[in-house]
Amino acid sequence: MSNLEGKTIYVLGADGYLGWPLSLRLHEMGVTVIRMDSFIKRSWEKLVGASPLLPLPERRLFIRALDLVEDAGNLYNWFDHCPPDAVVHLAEQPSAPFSMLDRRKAIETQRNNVLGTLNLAYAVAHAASKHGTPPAHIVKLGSMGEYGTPNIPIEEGWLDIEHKGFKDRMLYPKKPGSLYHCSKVHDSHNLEFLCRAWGFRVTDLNQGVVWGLGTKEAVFEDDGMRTSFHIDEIFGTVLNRFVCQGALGSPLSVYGNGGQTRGFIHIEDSLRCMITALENPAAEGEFRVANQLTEIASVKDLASRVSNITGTPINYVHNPRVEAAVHPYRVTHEVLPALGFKASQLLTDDAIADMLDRVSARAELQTRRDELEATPKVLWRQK
Ligand code: USQ
Repeated sequence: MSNLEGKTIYVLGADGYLGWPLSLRLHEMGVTVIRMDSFIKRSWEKLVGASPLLPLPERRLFIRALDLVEDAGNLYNWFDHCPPDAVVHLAEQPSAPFSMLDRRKAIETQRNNVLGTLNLAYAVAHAASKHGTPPAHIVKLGSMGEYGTPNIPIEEGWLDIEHKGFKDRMLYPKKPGSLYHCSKVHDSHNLEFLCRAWGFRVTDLNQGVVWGLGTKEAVFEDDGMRTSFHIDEIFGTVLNRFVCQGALGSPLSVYGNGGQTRGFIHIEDSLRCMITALENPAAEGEFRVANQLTEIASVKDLASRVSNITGTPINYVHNPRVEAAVHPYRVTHEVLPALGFKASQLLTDDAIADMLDRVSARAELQTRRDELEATPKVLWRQK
Protein backbone atom coordinates (compact mmCIF):
# COMPACT_ATOMS: atom_id res chain seq x y z
CA MET A 1 0.00 0.00 0.00
CA SER A 2 1.23 3.48 -0.83
CA ASN A 3 1.67 6.15 1.84
CA LEU A 4 -0.14 8.50 -0.55
CA GLU A 5 -3.57 7.01 0.25
CA GLY A 6 -5.79 9.70 1.78
CA LYS A 7 -3.46 12.55 0.80
CA THR A 8 -4.61 15.57 -1.21
CA ILE A 9 -2.56 16.05 -4.36
CA TYR A 10 -3.12 18.69 -7.00
CA VAL A 11 -2.17 17.79 -10.56
CA LEU A 12 -1.68 21.00 -12.54
CA GLY A 13 -1.67 20.37 -16.27
CA ALA A 14 -4.06 17.43 -15.90
CA ASP A 15 -5.21 17.64 -19.53
CA GLY A 16 -1.70 16.83 -20.83
CA TYR A 17 0.15 13.75 -22.09
CA LEU A 18 1.51 13.01 -18.59
CA GLY A 19 -0.94 14.87 -16.34
CA TRP A 20 -4.05 12.96 -17.40
CA PRO A 21 -2.67 9.43 -16.84
CA LEU A 22 -0.90 10.50 -13.65
CA SER A 23 -4.13 11.89 -12.23
CA LEU A 24 -5.94 8.64 -13.06
CA ARG A 25 -3.22 6.55 -11.42
CA LEU A 26 -3.19 8.65 -8.25
CA HIS A 27 -6.98 8.41 -8.03
CA GLU A 28 -6.74 4.60 -8.24
CA MET A 29 -4.20 4.70 -5.40
CA GLY A 30 -6.74 6.30 -3.06
CA VAL A 31 -5.41 9.84 -3.34
CA THR A 32 -7.79 12.82 -3.32
CA VAL A 33 -6.72 14.18 -6.69
CA ILE A 34 -7.62 17.71 -7.69
CA ARG A 35 -7.08 18.11 -11.43
CA MET A 36 -6.52 21.54 -12.90
CA ASP A 37 -5.66 22.83 -16.35
CA SER A 38 -6.11 26.04 -18.31
CA PHE A 39 -6.75 23.98 -21.48
CA ILE A 40 -4.47 26.41 -23.25
CA LYS A 41 -2.46 23.64 -24.91
CA ARG A 42 -5.54 22.84 -27.01
CA SER A 43 -5.49 26.49 -28.17
CA TRP A 44 -1.76 26.39 -28.90
CA GLU A 45 -2.33 23.27 -30.99
CA LYS A 46 -4.98 25.09 -33.05
CA LEU A 47 -2.66 28.07 -33.41
CA VAL A 48 0.07 25.98 -35.02
CA GLY A 49 -2.23 23.55 -36.84
CA ALA A 50 -1.24 20.52 -34.76
CA SER A 51 -3.52 17.85 -33.36
CA PRO A 52 -3.03 14.56 -31.52
CA LEU A 53 -3.10 11.47 -33.75
CA LEU A 54 -6.43 10.42 -32.22
CA PRO A 55 -9.07 12.86 -30.99
CA LEU A 56 -9.43 13.57 -27.30
CA PRO A 57 -12.72 14.08 -25.51
CA GLU A 58 -13.58 17.35 -23.81
CA ARG A 59 -12.43 16.88 -20.18
CA ARG A 60 -13.92 19.94 -18.47
CA LEU A 61 -16.19 17.76 -16.34
CA PHE A 62 -13.18 16.05 -14.76
CA ILE A 63 -10.65 18.85 -14.73
CA ARG A 64 -11.11 22.30 -13.13
CA ALA A 65 -10.35 25.16 -15.50
CA LEU A 66 -7.64 27.26 -13.87
CA ASP A 67 -5.06 29.46 -15.53
CA LEU A 68 -2.03 29.69 -13.25
CA VAL A 69 -0.88 32.94 -14.83
CA GLU A 70 -4.19 34.82 -15.09
CA ASP A 71 -6.16 33.32 -12.25
CA ALA A 72 -3.75 32.59 -9.40
CA GLY A 73 -6.24 33.98 -6.86
CA ASN A 74 -8.49 31.04 -7.56
CA LEU A 75 -5.66 28.67 -6.63
CA TYR A 76 -5.30 30.51 -3.29
CA ASN A 77 -9.04 29.85 -2.68
CA TRP A 78 -8.65 26.18 -3.53
CA PHE A 79 -5.67 25.84 -1.20
CA ASP A 80 -7.62 27.64 1.57
CA HIS A 81 -10.44 25.11 1.40
CA CYS A 82 -8.55 22.02 0.34
CA PRO A 83 -4.94 22.31 1.54
CA PRO A 84 -2.48 20.38 -0.61
CA ASP A 85 -0.11 17.75 0.71
CA ALA A 86 1.64 17.92 -2.64
CA VAL A 87 1.35 19.61 -6.00
CA VAL A 88 2.58 18.06 -9.23
CA HIS A 89 3.32 20.93 -11.58
CA LEU A 90 2.99 19.89 -15.22
CA ALA A 91 1.14 23.01 -16.38
CA GLU A 92 3.83 24.21 -18.76
CA GLN A 93 4.20 24.79 -22.45
CA PRO A 94 6.11 21.56 -23.24
CA SER A 95 7.52 22.01 -26.73
CA ALA A 96 10.98 23.25 -27.70
CA PRO A 97 9.98 23.87 -31.35
CA PHE A 98 6.88 25.84 -30.26
CA SER A 99 9.10 28.16 -28.24
CA MET A 100 11.36 28.73 -31.27
CA LEU A 101 8.58 29.51 -33.77
CA ASP A 102 8.56 33.28 -33.30
CA ARG A 103 8.75 36.10 -30.76
CA ARG A 104 5.16 35.70 -29.56
CA LYS A 105 5.52 31.96 -28.93
CA ALA A 106 8.82 32.45 -27.13
CA ILE A 107 7.22 35.04 -24.86
CA GLU A 108 4.11 32.92 -24.40
CA THR A 109 6.30 29.96 -23.38
CA GLN A 110 8.32 31.89 -20.83
CA ARG A 111 5.32 33.85 -19.55
CA ASN A 112 3.26 30.70 -19.05
CA ASN A 113 6.05 28.63 -17.55
CA VAL A 114 7.98 31.11 -15.42
CA LEU A 115 5.07 33.21 -14.17
CA GLY A 116 2.83 30.20 -13.65
CA THR A 117 5.48 28.56 -11.48
CA LEU A 118 5.94 31.74 -9.46
CA ASN A 119 2.19 32.03 -8.88
CA LEU A 120 2.11 28.43 -7.72
CA ALA A 121 5.01 29.13 -5.34
CA TYR A 122 3.20 32.08 -3.77
CA ALA A 123 -0.02 30.06 -3.42
CA VAL A 124 1.89 27.24 -1.69
CA ALA A 125 3.53 29.73 0.70
CA HIS A 126 0.15 31.33 1.42
CA ALA A 127 -1.44 27.94 2.18
CA ALA A 128 1.40 26.96 4.54
CA SER A 129 1.09 30.20 6.46
CA LYS A 130 -2.72 30.08 6.59
CA HIS A 131 -2.88 26.48 7.80
CA GLY A 132 0.27 26.62 9.93
CA THR A 133 1.75 23.61 8.11
CA PRO A 134 5.03 22.98 6.31
CA PRO A 135 4.82 23.98 2.65
CA ALA A 136 3.30 21.40 0.32
CA HIS A 137 5.82 19.29 -1.54
CA ILE A 138 6.12 20.61 -5.12
CA VAL A 139 7.03 18.05 -7.75
CA LYS A 140 8.03 20.05 -10.78
CA LEU A 141 8.70 18.59 -14.19
CA GLY A 142 11.98 19.87 -15.54
CA SER A 143 13.93 18.59 -18.52
CA MET A 144 17.23 16.89 -19.25
CA GLY A 145 17.54 19.50 -22.00
CA GLU A 146 18.18 22.09 -19.29
CA TYR A 147 21.72 20.72 -19.04
CA GLY A 148 22.21 20.57 -22.79
CA THR A 149 25.18 18.48 -23.86
CA PRO A 150 28.23 19.76 -21.95
CA ASN A 151 31.65 18.22 -22.36
CA ILE A 152 31.67 17.09 -18.75
CA PRO A 153 29.54 14.38 -17.10
CA ILE A 154 26.04 15.53 -16.15
CA GLU A 155 25.48 15.27 -12.41
CA GLU A 156 22.08 15.18 -10.74
CA GLY A 157 21.31 18.87 -10.36
CA TRP A 158 24.31 19.79 -8.22
CA LEU A 159 28.02 20.09 -8.81
CA ASP A 160 30.73 20.05 -6.17
CA ILE A 161 33.28 22.56 -7.36
CA GLU A 162 36.65 23.75 -6.26
CA HIS A 163 37.70 27.13 -7.60
CA LYS A 164 40.84 29.07 -6.74
CA GLY A 165 41.21 27.00 -3.58
CA PHE A 166 37.57 27.37 -2.44
CA LYS A 167 34.90 24.68 -2.46
CA ASP A 168 31.12 24.88 -2.83
CA ARG A 169 28.12 22.86 -3.95
CA MET A 170 26.37 24.78 -6.70
CA LEU A 171 23.48 24.12 -9.03
CA TYR A 172 24.91 22.32 -12.04
CA PRO A 173 25.57 24.92 -14.78
CA LYS A 174 22.96 24.80 -17.49
CA LYS A 175 23.30 25.01 -21.28
CA PRO A 176 19.65 24.83 -22.32
CA GLY A 177 18.85 23.88 -25.90
CA SER A 178 15.86 26.13 -26.67
CA LEU A 179 13.86 29.01 -25.22
CA TYR A 180 11.49 26.39 -23.83
CA HIS A 181 14.40 24.70 -22.04
CA CYS A 182 15.52 28.15 -20.81
CA SER A 183 12.08 28.60 -19.19
CA LYS A 184 12.64 25.41 -17.23
CA VAL A 185 16.07 26.59 -16.12
CA HIS A 186 14.52 29.84 -14.85
CA ASP A 187 11.91 27.82 -12.93
CA SER A 188 14.60 25.65 -11.38
CA HIS A 189 16.55 28.68 -10.21
CA ASN A 190 13.44 30.37 -8.77
CA LEU A 191 12.41 27.25 -6.87
CA GLU A 192 15.90 26.52 -5.58
CA PHE A 193 16.02 30.05 -4.22
CA LEU A 194 12.64 29.58 -2.51
CA CYS A 195 13.86 26.38 -0.87
CA ARG A 196 16.65 28.44 0.72
CA ALA A 197 14.52 31.52 1.44
CA TRP A 198 11.18 30.04 2.50
CA GLY A 199 12.01 26.45 3.41
CA PHE A 200 10.21 25.09 0.34
CA ARG A 201 10.23 21.36 -0.39
CA VAL A 202 10.80 20.80 -4.09
CA THR A 203 11.62 17.85 -6.31
CA ASP A 204 12.78 18.99 -9.74
CA LEU A 205 12.53 16.08 -12.15
CA ASN A 206 14.79 16.53 -15.14
CA GLN A 207 13.03 14.26 -17.55
CA GLY A 208 14.34 12.86 -20.81
CA VAL A 209 12.31 12.39 -23.98
CA VAL A 210 9.11 10.47 -23.24
CA TRP A 211 7.73 7.84 -25.58
CA GLY A 212 4.71 5.54 -25.61
CA LEU A 213 1.03 5.41 -26.47
CA GLY A 214 -0.41 5.55 -22.99
CA THR A 215 -0.79 3.65 -19.74
CA LYS A 216 -3.15 1.00 -18.39
CA GLU A 217 -5.61 3.67 -17.27
CA ALA A 218 -5.22 5.90 -20.32
CA VAL A 219 -5.40 3.30 -23.05
CA PHE A 220 -4.63 4.47 -26.59
CA GLU A 221 -7.57 2.55 -28.08
CA ASP A 222 -10.08 3.90 -25.53
CA ASP A 223 -11.85 6.97 -26.97
CA GLY A 224 -12.84 8.25 -23.55
CA MET A 225 -9.64 7.63 -21.59
CA ARG A 226 -6.66 7.97 -23.93
CA THR A 227 -4.01 10.62 -23.44
CA SER A 228 -2.77 13.15 -25.95
CA PHE A 229 -0.41 11.39 -28.40
CA HIS A 230 1.30 13.77 -30.79
CA ILE A 231 3.35 12.97 -33.87
CA ASP A 232 3.64 16.43 -35.41
CA GLU A 233 6.87 18.41 -35.65
CA ILE A 234 5.91 20.73 -32.77
CA PHE A 235 4.48 18.51 -30.04
CA GLY A 236 5.49 14.99 -31.13
CA THR A 237 8.59 13.46 -29.57
CA VAL A 238 11.15 11.70 -31.71
CA LEU A 239 10.43 7.99 -31.14
CA ASN A 240 6.68 8.50 -31.36
CA ARG A 241 7.26 10.22 -34.72
CA PHE A 242 9.64 7.53 -36.02
CA VAL A 243 7.18 4.76 -35.13
CA CYS A 244 4.39 6.46 -37.06
CA GLN A 245 6.67 7.16 -40.01
CA GLY A 246 7.77 3.50 -39.92
CA ALA A 247 4.16 2.31 -39.79
CA LEU A 248 3.39 4.32 -42.92
CA GLY A 249 6.58 3.29 -44.70
CA SER A 250 7.62 6.97 -44.77
CA PRO A 251 11.33 7.77 -44.39
CA LEU A 252 12.44 8.32 -40.80
CA SER A 253 13.28 12.00 -40.34
CA VAL A 254 16.66 12.04 -38.58
CA TYR A 255 17.78 15.62 -38.02
CA GLY A 256 21.42 16.11 -38.98
CA ASN A 257 23.59 13.00 -38.70
CA GLY A 258 21.54 11.65 -35.78
CA GLY A 259 24.53 11.61 -33.45
CA GLN A 260 22.67 13.72 -30.89
CA THR A 261 22.14 11.57 -27.82
CA ARG A 262 19.36 11.88 -25.26
CA GLY A 263 17.84 10.17 -22.23
CA PHE A 264 14.58 8.35 -22.86
CA ILE A 265 11.76 7.13 -20.66
CA HIS A 266 8.44 5.38 -21.30
CA ILE A 267 5.31 7.22 -20.20
CA GLU A 268 4.53 4.45 -17.66
CA ASP A 269 7.92 4.94 -16.03
CA SER A 270 7.49 8.70 -16.09
CA LEU A 271 4.38 8.19 -13.92
CA ARG A 272 6.24 5.79 -11.63
CA CYS A 273 9.04 8.30 -11.14
CA MET A 274 6.63 11.08 -10.21
CA ILE A 275 4.82 8.76 -7.79
CA THR A 276 8.14 7.69 -6.24
CA ALA A 277 8.99 11.35 -5.68
CA LEU A 278 5.56 11.98 -4.12
CA GLU A 279 5.92 8.99 -1.79
CA ASN A 280 9.31 10.28 -0.62
CA PRO A 281 8.88 14.03 -0.29
CA ALA A 282 11.79 16.42 -0.21
CA ALA A 283 12.63 17.77 3.24
CA GLU A 284 11.91 21.36 4.28
CA GLY A 285 14.44 23.61 2.59
CA GLU A 286 15.52 20.86 0.19
CA PHE A 287 15.74 21.42 -3.55
CA ARG A 288 16.06 17.82 -4.70
CA VAL A 289 16.93 17.19 -8.32
CA ALA A 290 16.46 13.83 -10.01
CA ASN A 291 17.43 12.97 -13.57
CA GLN A 292 14.41 11.09 -14.86
CA LEU A 293 15.40 8.70 -17.62
CA THR A 294 15.76 4.97 -17.98
CA GLU A 295 18.08 4.66 -20.96
CA ILE A 296 20.28 6.62 -23.30
CA ALA A 297 20.34 6.43 -27.09
CA SER A 298 21.31 8.50 -30.08
CA VAL A 299 18.64 9.60 -32.54
CA LYS A 300 20.44 7.52 -35.19
CA ASP A 301 20.19 4.40 -32.96
CA LEU A 302 16.47 4.91 -32.54
CA ALA A 303 15.94 5.34 -36.26
CA SER A 304 18.01 2.21 -37.03
CA ARG A 305 15.92 0.16 -34.66
CA VAL A 306 12.64 1.28 -36.20
CA SER A 307 14.11 0.90 -39.68
CA ASN A 308 15.31 -2.66 -38.97
CA ILE A 309 11.83 -3.70 -37.89
CA THR A 310 9.88 -1.92 -40.63
CA GLY A 311 12.32 -1.84 -43.51
CA THR A 312 11.73 1.91 -43.83
CA PRO A 313 14.66 4.01 -45.04
CA ILE A 314 16.26 6.72 -42.92
CA ASN A 315 16.19 10.24 -44.30
CA TYR A 316 19.00 12.41 -42.90
CA VAL A 317 17.52 15.91 -43.20
CA HIS A 318 19.16 19.25 -42.55
CA ASN A 319 18.98 19.77 -38.77
CA PRO A 320 16.62 22.70 -38.12
CA ARG A 321 17.88 22.96 -34.52
CA VAL A 322 21.12 24.21 -33.04
CA GLU A 323 22.45 21.18 -31.19
CA ALA A 324 25.71 19.23 -31.03
CA ALA A 325 25.90 16.28 -33.40
CA VAL A 326 28.79 14.63 -31.58
CA HIS A 327 29.10 14.93 -27.84
CA PRO A 328 29.65 12.91 -24.68
CA TYR A 329 26.54 12.05 -22.68
CA ARG A 330 27.43 10.62 -19.28
CA VAL A 331 24.46 11.18 -17.01
CA THR A 332 24.09 10.32 -13.34
CA HIS A 333 20.61 9.08 -12.50
CA GLU A 334 20.71 7.61 -9.02
CA VAL A 335 18.23 9.64 -6.96
CA LEU A 336 15.03 7.90 -8.09
CA PRO A 337 16.47 4.34 -8.06
CA ALA A 338 17.73 5.02 -4.51
CA LEU A 339 14.13 5.84 -3.56
CA GLY A 340 12.92 2.53 -5.00
CA PHE A 341 12.14 3.34 -8.64
CA LYS A 342 12.73 0.51 -11.12
CA ALA A 343 12.19 0.81 -14.86
CA SER A 344 9.28 -1.26 -16.09
CA GLN A 345 9.37 -0.63 -19.84
CA LEU A 346 12.58 -0.40 -21.81
CA LEU A 347 12.95 0.40 -25.48
CA THR A 348 13.01 -3.16 -26.77
CA ASP A 349 12.20 -4.33 -30.29
CA ASP A 350 9.03 -5.89 -28.87
CA ALA A 351 7.96 -2.56 -27.40
CA ILE A 352 8.57 -0.82 -30.74
CA ALA A 353 6.74 -3.60 -32.61
CA ASP A 354 3.76 -3.30 -30.25
CA MET A 355 3.56 0.43 -30.90
CA LEU A 356 3.85 -0.16 -34.63
CA ASP A 357 0.94 -2.65 -34.58
CA ARG A 358 -1.27 -0.38 -32.59
CA VAL A 359 -0.70 2.80 -34.60
CA SER A 360 -0.97 0.85 -37.89
CA ALA A 361 -4.42 -0.31 -36.84
CA ARG A 362 -5.68 3.28 -36.87
CA ALA A 363 -7.11 4.69 -40.08
CA GLU A 364 -6.30 8.20 -38.80
CA LEU A 365 -2.60 7.53 -39.39
CA GLN A 366 -3.12 7.46 -43.15
CA THR A 367 -4.27 11.09 -43.06
CA ARG A 368 -0.97 12.21 -41.50
CA ARG A 369 1.41 11.07 -44.21
CA ASP A 370 2.07 14.56 -45.65
CA GLU A 371 2.84 15.94 -42.19
CA LEU A 372 5.20 13.07 -41.35
CA GLU A 373 7.03 13.39 -44.65
CA ALA A 374 7.30 17.21 -44.59
CA THR A 375 10.66 18.99 -44.26
CA PRO A 376 10.92 20.42 -40.71
CA LYS A 377 9.77 24.04 -40.65
CA VAL A 378 10.77 25.33 -37.23
CA LEU A 379 14.27 26.72 -37.51
CA TRP A 380 16.33 27.54 -34.43
CA ARG A 381 18.46 30.13 -36.25
CA GLN A 382 17.04 33.51 -37.15
CA LYS A 383 16.81 33.84 -40.94
N1 USQ B 1 14.59 14.73 -33.77
C1 USQ B 1 14.87 14.14 -35.00
N2 USQ B 1 13.81 13.94 -35.85
C2 USQ B 1 12.54 14.29 -35.53
C3 USQ B 1 12.28 14.88 -34.29
C4 USQ B 1 13.34 15.10 -33.44
O1 USQ B 1 16.01 13.79 -35.31
O2 USQ B 1 11.64 14.07 -36.37
C5 USQ B 1 15.70 14.91 -32.81
C6 USQ B 1 15.92 16.34 -32.34
O3 USQ B 1 16.79 17.05 -33.18
C7 USQ B 1 16.48 16.12 -30.93
C8 USQ B 1 15.90 14.78 -30.49
O4 USQ B 1 15.38 14.17 -31.65
O5 USQ B 1 17.86 16.00 -30.98
C9 USQ B 1 14.79 14.91 -29.47
O6 USQ B 1 13.78 15.75 -30.01
P1 USQ B 1 12.27 15.69 -29.49
O7 USQ B 1 11.46 16.57 -30.38
O8 USQ B 1 11.83 14.28 -29.31
O9 USQ B 1 12.43 16.23 -28.01
P2 USQ B 1 12.77 17.67 -27.45
O10 USQ B 1 12.45 18.76 -28.42
O11 USQ B 1 14.17 17.61 -26.94
O12 USQ B 1 11.72 17.82 -26.27
C10 USQ B 1 11.09 16.67 -25.66
C11 USQ B 1 9.83 17.15 -24.98
C12 USQ B 1 10.19 18.15 -23.88
C13 USQ B 1 11.22 17.54 -22.94
C14 USQ B 1 12.42 17.03 -23.72
C15 USQ B 1 13.40 16.27 -22.88
O13 USQ B 1 8.95 17.71 -25.92
O14 USQ B 1 9.02 18.53 -23.18
O15 USQ B 1 11.62 18.51 -22.02
O16 USQ B 1 11.97 16.10 -24.73
S1 USQ B 1 15.06 16.48 -23.47
O17 USQ B 1 15.13 16.16 -24.89
O18 USQ B 1 15.91 15.64 -22.67
O19 USQ B 1 15.36 17.89 -23.30
